[in-house]
Amino acid sequence: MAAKKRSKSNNDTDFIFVHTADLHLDSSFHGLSDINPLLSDVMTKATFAAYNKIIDLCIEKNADFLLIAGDIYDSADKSLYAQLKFLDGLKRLSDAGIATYITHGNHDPLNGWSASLEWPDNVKVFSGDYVETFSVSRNGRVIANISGISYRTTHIKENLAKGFQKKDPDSPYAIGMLHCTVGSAEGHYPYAPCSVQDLKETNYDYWALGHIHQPQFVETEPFIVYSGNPQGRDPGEPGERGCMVVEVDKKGNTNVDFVPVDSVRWCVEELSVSELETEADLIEQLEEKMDKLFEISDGRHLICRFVLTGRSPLKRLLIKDGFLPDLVQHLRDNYDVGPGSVWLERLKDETSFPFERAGLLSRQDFISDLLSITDQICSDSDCLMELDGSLHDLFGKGKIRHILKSLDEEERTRILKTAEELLLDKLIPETEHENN
Ligand SMILES: [Mn+2]
Repeated sequence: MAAKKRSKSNNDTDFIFVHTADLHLDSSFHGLSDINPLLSDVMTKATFAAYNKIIDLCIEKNADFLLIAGDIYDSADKSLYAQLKFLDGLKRLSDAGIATYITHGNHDPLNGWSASLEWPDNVKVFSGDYVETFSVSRNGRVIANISGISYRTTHIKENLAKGFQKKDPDSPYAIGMLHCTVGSAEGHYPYAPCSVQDLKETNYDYWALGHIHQPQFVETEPFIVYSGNPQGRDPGEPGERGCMVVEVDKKGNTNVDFVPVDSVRWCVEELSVSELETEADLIEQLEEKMDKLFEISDGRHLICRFVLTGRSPLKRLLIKDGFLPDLVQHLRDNYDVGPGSVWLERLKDETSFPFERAGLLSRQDFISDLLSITDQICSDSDCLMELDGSLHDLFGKGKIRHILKSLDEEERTRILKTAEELLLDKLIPETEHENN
């Protein structure tokens, strides 16, 4: 392989690496294909587009190596297509003289199926049996030691951090790679759980982590970093997504830059309707929000979800048959689907009628009795379960009962609260609304 010409961004830079994780190549996206086939197609390609941008970035930055901290693929039974695309990227890096270090995570453990593909020589995959260390050398000098371990199977519950050897004070820059859960991680399975302290005790200079999809610096001294997934896949993964570009200077100081590489970005924004009086006000506000998003789209496809909140007489319109779908259709019609576009995925109504519940509860009448009963039911899960009887006609009959999931406590409470709202709206004359 031809020697690579080095021209780092500044004279003090010793080496550069890029840290990514959770590529989830070939993730499937549900729900868009019926309403917007064009966007659905963009989404299908988005995880690959992000991966290719990372490869471009490594080449552009003249990086020394790329680290991938697990979950390259979306499932253990990874698609052949995803593996071939992944290999294409690795070959491009290899041709540019850039090495790649890979640990496997819970979505792509070593015991899953793999096609018999040949990886370039400078691609190293960490073992699943013990922590391995690879040394990166340049001109006969070791510039970094990279230690890591892969998942043998999906369900790794042991603390893998305990298997990493401590760095000696005089040894080269040390990097740890792990797909793990540091501390508590809401919404993520606690695979390979460990503490910040476990990682700090190794005296490593940089921990390249995977598993948590939200990019975050757990610590900056030393760097303990989740790069996050480079492409958000649903409204639960909003905001910018990318990878970390890490520059180490000749004194061993580390500088980390987050670089967005997502081509589709999910935005979830709240809009309070409390101060709004008419549907025209609401439309104006929503259009304004979409215009603002358009301005920051920077050539990306933005997919937004707006959540309407607050108390307002507008609630009466929002629950009218067809009102929300028509509003959504109008907001979609105004925007083209293409790079630098904003698509409204959903308009979620979490508003309520303009009643002050506390005030109503203190009244000694039928209305306060009604509210007390709702409170009583909400606080008793056995009572909440009895709601299923009343809802049987809707949820429990015919084919629908096979399709719908059984209700959970949160859903039962939501139905009850909505029923309460509708009853209050019928019971309280409109003139009284504002006074409550
Ligand atoms: Mn993942």
